[in-house]
Amino acid sequence: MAANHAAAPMRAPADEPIVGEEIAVLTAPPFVPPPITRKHATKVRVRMEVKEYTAPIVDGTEYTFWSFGGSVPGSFIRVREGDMVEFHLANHPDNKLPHNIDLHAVTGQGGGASASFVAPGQEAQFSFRCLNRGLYIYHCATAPVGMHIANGMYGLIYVEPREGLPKVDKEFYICQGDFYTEGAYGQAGLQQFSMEKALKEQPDYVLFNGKVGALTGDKAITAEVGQTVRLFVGNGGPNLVSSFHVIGEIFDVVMAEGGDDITRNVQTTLVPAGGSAIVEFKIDVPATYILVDHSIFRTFNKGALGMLRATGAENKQIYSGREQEGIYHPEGGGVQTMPRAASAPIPAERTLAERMTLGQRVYESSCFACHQKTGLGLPPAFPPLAKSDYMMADRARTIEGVLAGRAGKITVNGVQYDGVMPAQVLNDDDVANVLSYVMNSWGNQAEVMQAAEVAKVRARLGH
Ligand code: HEC
Ligand SMILES: [Cu+2]
Repeated sequence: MAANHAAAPMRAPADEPIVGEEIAVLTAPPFVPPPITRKHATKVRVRMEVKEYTAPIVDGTEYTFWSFGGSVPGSFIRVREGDMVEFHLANHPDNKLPHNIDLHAVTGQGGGASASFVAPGQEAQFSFRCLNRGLYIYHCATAPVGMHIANGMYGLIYVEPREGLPKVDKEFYICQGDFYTEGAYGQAGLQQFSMEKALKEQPDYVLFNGKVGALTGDKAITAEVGQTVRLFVGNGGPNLVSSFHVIGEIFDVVMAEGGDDITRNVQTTLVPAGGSAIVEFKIDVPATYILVDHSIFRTFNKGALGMLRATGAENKQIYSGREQEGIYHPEGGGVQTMPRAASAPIPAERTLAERMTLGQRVYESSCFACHQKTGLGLPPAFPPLAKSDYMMADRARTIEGVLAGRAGKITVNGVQYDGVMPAQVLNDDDVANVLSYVMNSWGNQAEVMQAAEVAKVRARLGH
């Protein structure tokens, strides 16, 4: 028999009485809901909505994020050890894809994922008991899981200990994530997700709170000399492990991996993908403290840079020295991001082979969640593209379906489908690429499609 761990009970008793109920306060990053002062467990109703939206990933470059609650990372949830959470996950009717949620704070099947799979316009519900205190990641676990996470589907839930945490003056919510785009860092325009780079674990962006500059300039978090600061830090991944560090500070306390163990006097703490840490420090002198992933190219070249601006009286007993602009000051030119790659001009004509290669990438970011990698679809919801008589019969109709979406009854290879395919936000070149690909894969054969053929249909639709 193994020896028991230390004396104090580290888990809520599952039979602690649940008294009353309340609605969870959710906050968008970098904010954290107020500490829980309740002395009993209660039923907490969490209402969260999945929203897909397009927003700048860096100024001038757009990306289509998928989110819990309309922000990346998703809304912060704060509950108490012993609470019974009744979780409601809604999928906004304008969304294109089904989603679900796996909370690492859950003891139970899939962390809730299997109970919360929900189509656009629908809502799912499940309940769980918060047995273990700590700071937990939640994320979407809908296939392809990596892609849902890479698009921003993660956030933090804090299960506060029954006895609470020591009081601090400021609390903030910071979550790292890595992003993979077709174009290089900073390439202008709407960028598509790159499955290829995600598989190679070569992100173009590594970000705190979902955007280059989400925590810099006038969006920096702030504190004053003499205050204590607590950061709830998460890492959604999907791939990278973060070496979280604050330039100019030392963590007085780290609750490593978001658990019970306290480590003191730490310079850099590891935050695993799908993991967390709580760090605390006191502000002794005024400065602009820089939050980084100390895998440092990610900071100065891929965006993983935030700022904590602390104001107040200097203390020469602790620090004195000259201040030179441009050293670690983003505004002063201290941050060198890579020169922006110019967007290559798009050629009007491409060979079939070229369009097949490019089209496969579009397929693997825009279509395969529904039509599947094999092109066989997922009957009865998603029709096959492999050997589809419907698709091959009318090229203009097929283009129209991709540009404008389609709904209503159709018959594919003798089987009736009655679903909704959302309009795909793709330029003419990418539509030509993806349709050249699908019409020449899995036993299909057709002439290469050029962008002009797509443009003609688009003009007719008036898109
Ligand atoms: C959110 C799921 C979804 C996504 C993403 C999606 N489709 Fe569809 N697609 C459907 C559904 C559902 C239908 C059937 C619509 C109906 O019943 O009218 C369909 C129908 C089609 C059809 C005609 C039917 C057939 O099987 O030949 C084609 C062609 C097609 N999709 C191609 C694509 C391409 C290309 C992409 C990516 C650029 C794509 N779809 C993305 C769900 C999707
Ligand atoms: Cu999802």
